[in-house]
Amino acid sequence: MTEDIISVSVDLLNITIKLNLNVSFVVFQRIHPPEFFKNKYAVDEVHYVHERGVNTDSGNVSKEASFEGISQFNVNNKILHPEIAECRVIKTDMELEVLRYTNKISSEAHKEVMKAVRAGMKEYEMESLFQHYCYTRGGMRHTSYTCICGSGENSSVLHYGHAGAPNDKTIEDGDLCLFDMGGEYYCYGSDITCTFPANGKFTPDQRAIYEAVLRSSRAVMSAVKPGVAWPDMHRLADRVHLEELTKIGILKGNVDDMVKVHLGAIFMPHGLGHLLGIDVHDVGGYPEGVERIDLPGLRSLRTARSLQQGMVLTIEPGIYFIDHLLDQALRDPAQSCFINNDVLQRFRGFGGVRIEDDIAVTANGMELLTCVPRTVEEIEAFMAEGRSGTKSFDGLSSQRQ
Ligand SMILES: [Mn+2]
Repeated sequence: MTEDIISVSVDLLNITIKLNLNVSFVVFQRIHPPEFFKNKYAVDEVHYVHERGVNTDSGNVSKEASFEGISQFNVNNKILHPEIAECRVIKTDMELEVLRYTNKISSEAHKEVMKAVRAGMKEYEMESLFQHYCYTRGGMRHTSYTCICGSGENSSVLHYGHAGAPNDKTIEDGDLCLFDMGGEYYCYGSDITCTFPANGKFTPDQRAIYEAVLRSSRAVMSAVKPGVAWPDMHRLADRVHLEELTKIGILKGNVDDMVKVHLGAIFMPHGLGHLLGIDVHDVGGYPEGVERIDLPGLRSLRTARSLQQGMVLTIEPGIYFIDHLLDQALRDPAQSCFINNDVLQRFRGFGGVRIEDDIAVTANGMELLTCVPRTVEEIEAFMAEGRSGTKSFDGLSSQRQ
């Protein structure tokens, strides 16, 4: 919901909106009558909270069902939660429409950033531009998470951009930019990462690592369909990374043996992707009977489920050069034997590459919701266009053309 003053409750028969109406809202804000919200959200009932007595808008209490004679029934307070979570895992057609929209606008916003970025700018200027585009063009007031705008070595910091590291580095010529940003609409999120060179042209090393990640991303996309186990997709991406890092010369030896010692998790320490919806890391990843796999990399997966039609997930493989993990691998003889340290040295301080797309699982494959330049050629051509003097997004004036 876009309204800050309402909460929604659902029971098995109807959907109720509770309006948190107090004096400050009456004085300082325009309050629509309940009928307005009833029509807008097509719900069964709308009440001001004071009519119900208990304020659940703060999320403090979820009121239990109560009616005369309830004591004659066997009440189970544990069944509904997983049922609701499951409703959120499998998207309806209408939910998919909203997620297509959040992806469309957020993809456009990423492209504006790619056109606008220049060495000498601050990372937060790109965050601001993204948000400005999403809000001005898409009515998306919020992002689904704090923007991650890492440049240079910051691109290997997985959750960069938080209050302690607020996207405040100056972007430099030669930096890779890893921008992970998604707009949100009516609570439905998007989660998109684009990695590209700040100056619009990949170096040979940047290109090699980028194309390794793109290869794993596309391998996973080709394999995704109902029935496929998500941890197997993570393993597939890991294997492609190891093969590609071997071709580049950073690794040497037999890839099967590398898999046995979990070498992939040194370069991709996070999970391949997660369910997406009302939360950016959406609920329902580990229902009863689905166990977390306690192995490097795999244990970071936010779901270990098998795919079903209607699920929406991110596919976000990455390769990062994180000193702490590289040093850890070099100290471990079981892993260091696969590493060409001479070649690896060249990649210290490189940062990282992540390519993150949002997809919906269909009856026999997947639908790609994200639409941004992805190949090296597409990115370089698109960024060159953005530098050739074509007018870039400037907000209100361009909207009226
Ligand atoms: Mn993500």
